[in-house]
Amino acid sequence: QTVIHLADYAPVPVTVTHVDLHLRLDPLATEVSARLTCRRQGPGVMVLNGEGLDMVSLAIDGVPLEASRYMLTDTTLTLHDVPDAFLLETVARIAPQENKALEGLYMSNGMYCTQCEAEGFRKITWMLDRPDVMATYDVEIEADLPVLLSNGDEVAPGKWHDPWPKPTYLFALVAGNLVATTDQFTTCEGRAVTLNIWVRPGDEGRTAYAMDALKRSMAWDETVYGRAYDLSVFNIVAVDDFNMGAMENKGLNIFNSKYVLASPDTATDTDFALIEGIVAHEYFHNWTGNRITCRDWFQLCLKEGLTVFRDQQFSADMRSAPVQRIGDVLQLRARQFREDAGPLAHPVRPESFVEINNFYTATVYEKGAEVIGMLRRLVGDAGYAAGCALYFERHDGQACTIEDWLACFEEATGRDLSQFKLWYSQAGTPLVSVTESYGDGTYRLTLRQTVPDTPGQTDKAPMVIPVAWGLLNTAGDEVRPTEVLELTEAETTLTFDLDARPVLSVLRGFSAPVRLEYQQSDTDRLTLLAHDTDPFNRWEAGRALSKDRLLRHITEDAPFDAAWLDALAAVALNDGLDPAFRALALALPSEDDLAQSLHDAGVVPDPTAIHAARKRAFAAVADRLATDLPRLMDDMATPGPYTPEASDAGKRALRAVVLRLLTTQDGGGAARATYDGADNMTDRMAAFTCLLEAGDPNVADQFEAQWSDDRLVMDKWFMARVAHAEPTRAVQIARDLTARPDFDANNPNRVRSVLGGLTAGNPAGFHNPDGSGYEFLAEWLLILDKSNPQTAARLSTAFDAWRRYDADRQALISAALTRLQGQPLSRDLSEMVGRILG
Ligand code: B3K
Ligand code: ZN
Repeated sequence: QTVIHLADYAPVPVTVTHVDLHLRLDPLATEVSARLTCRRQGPGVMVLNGEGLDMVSLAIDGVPLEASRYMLTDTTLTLHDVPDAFLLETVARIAPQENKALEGLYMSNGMYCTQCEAEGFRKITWMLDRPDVMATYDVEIEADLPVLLSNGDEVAPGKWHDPWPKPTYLFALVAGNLVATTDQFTTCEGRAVTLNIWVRPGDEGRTAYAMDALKRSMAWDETVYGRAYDLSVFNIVAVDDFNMGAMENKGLNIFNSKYVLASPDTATDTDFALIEGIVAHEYFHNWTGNRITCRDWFQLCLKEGLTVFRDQQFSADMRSAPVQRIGDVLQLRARQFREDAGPLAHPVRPESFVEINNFYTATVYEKGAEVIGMLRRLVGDAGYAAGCALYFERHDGQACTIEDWLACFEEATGRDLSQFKLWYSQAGTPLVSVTESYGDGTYRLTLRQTVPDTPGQTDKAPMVIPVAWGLLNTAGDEVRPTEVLELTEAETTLTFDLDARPVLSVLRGFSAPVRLEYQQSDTDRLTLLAHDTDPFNRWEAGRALSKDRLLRHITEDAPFDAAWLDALAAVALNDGLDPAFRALALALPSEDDLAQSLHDAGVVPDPTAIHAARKRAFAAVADRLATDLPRLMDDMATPGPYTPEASDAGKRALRAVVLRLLTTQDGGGAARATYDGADNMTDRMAAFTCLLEAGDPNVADQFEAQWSDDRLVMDKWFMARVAHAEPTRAVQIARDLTARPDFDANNPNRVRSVLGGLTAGNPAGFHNPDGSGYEFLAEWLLILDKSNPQTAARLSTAFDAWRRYDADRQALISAALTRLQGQPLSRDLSEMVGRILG
């Protein structure tokens, strides 16, 4: 295994400034002719990347190269003694039809498409396949297909010119029988832009929402960041077989069809919100990623953390900001905190890797976004705007580092960010413990921070932690509005004079990605839940109460007390609150969250017991609200045709929670009525999952009979059948599903529905004490690894929390991982298994 280190970065000796590509497409024998304009910029030999390519010819300045002047291996082409400036001409042959790794040029349902980030371009032709080599492109596509697309502007049918220098990873090509939904956008600079969303015939009716989201994204980036689009066309293509969500190729974004296609009938509110966020994310990359890119892959968070931050800002502006924030924090805690607490913990800017695809992680993306949020809080809105403006002006057209980014904020604001920079290099979720005392008119608040050890890192330095806080009195009135305390030392104490003991609201808005250790009293939490002016902390107080009750129920068999149930009921029935917020407050902490919390408290979690406890808590909430539930269902009705607007979606979200509660009481009567009467997929899915849990004997077949022809809807069916199965049956159900003819192991969405439905959707099922869940996952990892290493590696993270569990489960998991390790594995999966085992 070759390990790549950040410290070893060196620029290329010979660079490429222009790429001329001619592709003659054929499923088994595509011919790729490349003409690279090369120029020396330092001493050394030129080593190009090329993987799985058959060489047809090789020439420099029109003269075929003699064997003594180059060396060809499976992964490289080395050129000896090249002139200072020359044209390198290669012809390669590849077989896109056989490419099941979905990286490079491949075929999906009869169409050709590409995925080059991070290192897929080398599977198309020989090139300096690294982000600091930026070139302009001319591309000509030859194929007997109606639609031929590449980056930039179309200069003649099938001929594309991209004037903006870009790295290889942003190259894209699409060819197929596609139809477009077309619209127009005029930028603030007066440029007329044609917008196209290309889909397979039959899917045209499902593009409207993505198009609307695209136009709103373009307008938002102009208003909020001053960034306008820079080509005459912006193309989006929906592809069925795709390893991740979407890809920001210059002027030609390629999307997993799951994140473009939506109609009320087939997509849920969650799907609509994800489509909006992902369309925005990929569009925003045009400036944060494409115009200014990364010098090397260690700087991935430069584009990803920033772009996630921007898409979160956008969604907050389009919807309810507090609800968006709560959702983002839920995701962060579920994925990133878990990652940071286990063997896969790594800094936001990693310092080494074996396979870069393994570092497109929650830490790089979501924690990377939190770091930008903290930076903005520290330098203020005006400082943030000034720093961004300087960054865009100074670095346009360049491949940059985190140092470049931070320097812009230091210069624009005069602030020293050297300690802040530790957020990029120190892994692990900081723990902030809070203690307070009140006496003789003095309130004293002490905050202590520690950063836990993570693989390869111990004895960490204190970080800069912005802690937003405020005070209420015990009657619930705010007595000190929000201020930001900047922790820079291991321990910080504040004291002030106050007439009475206050109620502390700390880490408002989740102002830093840290874990709080704070034994706040129930009374204070109840006060915050009822009165805090900070909506995030209002929700957080309720969550802390719920979590505390669940943990005590699990460890001490404590009953669910009336005070907690009354408080939840008060939120549920408070018509002054946003229904979406009420739905979030009623949702109990997830099973995985509870497992991690038990582990943090030194208790070995039992997934079966957690599942049962959560069910009992849910039943207790339902009992408390019993008489109100039918009325709440009615109150939350959304008359009129379905719209994906946040206000209606919030009502449906609350109704879905109420339906779950009702199901614990009526065995599925209300869910059945909702299912039969649903006119949209959100309500239908909510009822479907309730009915699955209630053991309805017909609903799975009914759903299937109605939707068997719809791949995206059937993905939901596959996932729900596993995630909502009774835990002792989940593995067998998953196994049976993988044996169906419509289980396509080459389609990552379908694979994730079943395997993710088990590992993430049904933890008690996955952790069945007999080890069958572990065996099942390990078997599939091995199968998938042969065709699609990226997807296999991604799914292997389900094992990462294995050291939380009891000795028997640990032994079963480590045996499964060790067996895997004994097999020939891809670089992707072997790095992951090695890191997880530790
Ligand atoms: N930049 C791509 C992710 C590429 C993943 C490569 N394994 C999508 C995104 O973050 O927008
Ligand atoms: Zn991105």
